[in-house]
Amino acid sequence: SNVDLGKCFEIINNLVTEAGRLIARNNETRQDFVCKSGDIDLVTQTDKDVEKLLMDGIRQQFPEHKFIGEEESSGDSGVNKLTDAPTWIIDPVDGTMNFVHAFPHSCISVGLKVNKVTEIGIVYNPILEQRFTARRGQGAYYNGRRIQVSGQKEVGKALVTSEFGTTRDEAKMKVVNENFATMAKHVHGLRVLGSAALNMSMVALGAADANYEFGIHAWDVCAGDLIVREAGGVVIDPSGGEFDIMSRRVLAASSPQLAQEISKLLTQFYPQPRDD
Ligand code: LIP
Repeated sequence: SNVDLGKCFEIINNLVTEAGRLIARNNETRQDFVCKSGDIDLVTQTDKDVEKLLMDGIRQQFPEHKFIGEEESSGDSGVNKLTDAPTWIIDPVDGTMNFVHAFPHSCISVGLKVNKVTEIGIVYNPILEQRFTARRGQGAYYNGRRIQVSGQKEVGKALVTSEFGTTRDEAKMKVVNENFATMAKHVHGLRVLGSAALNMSMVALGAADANYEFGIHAWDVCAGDLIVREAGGVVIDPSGGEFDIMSRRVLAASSPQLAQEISKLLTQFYPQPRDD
C-alpha cells in the first residue's frame, strides 16, 4: 500500500503527547462521569475531548483514513466495520475508572491497521510518563528504549494481570471470580491495574508475564497486541487458538508455553455482542 507509516507514526506520537496533557492535567482531581452502558462502564468529558483531538488531528493529515473509537462506538451505530482501509483504532482513555478516581494508571491506546494488519501501536500513560510504542517488524519500545518480554514459561513463576471488567452481569462475574480463584492457586502473583492496554504493556516490558481478559474491546487491545508481539511475546485467544481482535477475548504472554498453560486453566467466556 502507499500509506506513509513513518509519517503516521510521527503524527500520532505528537498527537498523543498533546492529548496526554488533558489526561495528566485532569487526573489531579477526581472526575465527574456518566455510566456509558449502565453497570460500571464510565465515560468522562476528557474521554470525549481526547478522542476529538486525536481524530481531528489525524483527519487533517489523512482525510481518507477510517476510525474505530471507543466513544465513537457508544452511539446507536455500534462499532464501525473493519475494512482494508487504513483504520485508527482508538481508546482515548483506557482505565477510565482509574481516571475518575485519580488513580494514576490510565492511558491513551492507539493502533493503526492497514489491510487489517496492525502496523503501529502506542500506549501512553501521560500521568506517569510511560510511553510504549511499536511498529510491525521494528520492535517494541518503552520511552524510546527497546524492550523484551520476560520469556517466563512456568505458571508457578508468573506474575499475571487481569481485570474485573466493566459489567456486573452475573454470568460474567461468576467466570471472572472463578478464574481469579484458579489463578491465585497457580500463579506467582495476580495484579489488577485497571487498564487492559497497560496490563498488556507490562507483559511487553517484562514486568508481568501474562494478561488475560474476557470483555475487552478492539480499542483496548489493538495497540497492546502489537507491542507484546514486537517485544517477543505471544497474543492468542484464551481458548488456545488464534487471537481475534473482534472477539472481546485476549490472552497475552511472555512465551507460547505460558500462554497455553494459562489457557488450560481458564474457564472460558464469550462476551456478546462481538465487536463486529
Ligand atoms: C476498560 C478498563 C477496564 C477493563 C476493560 C477496559 P475503558 O477500559 O478500564 O479495567 O476491564 O476491559 O479496558 O473502558 O476505561 O476504556
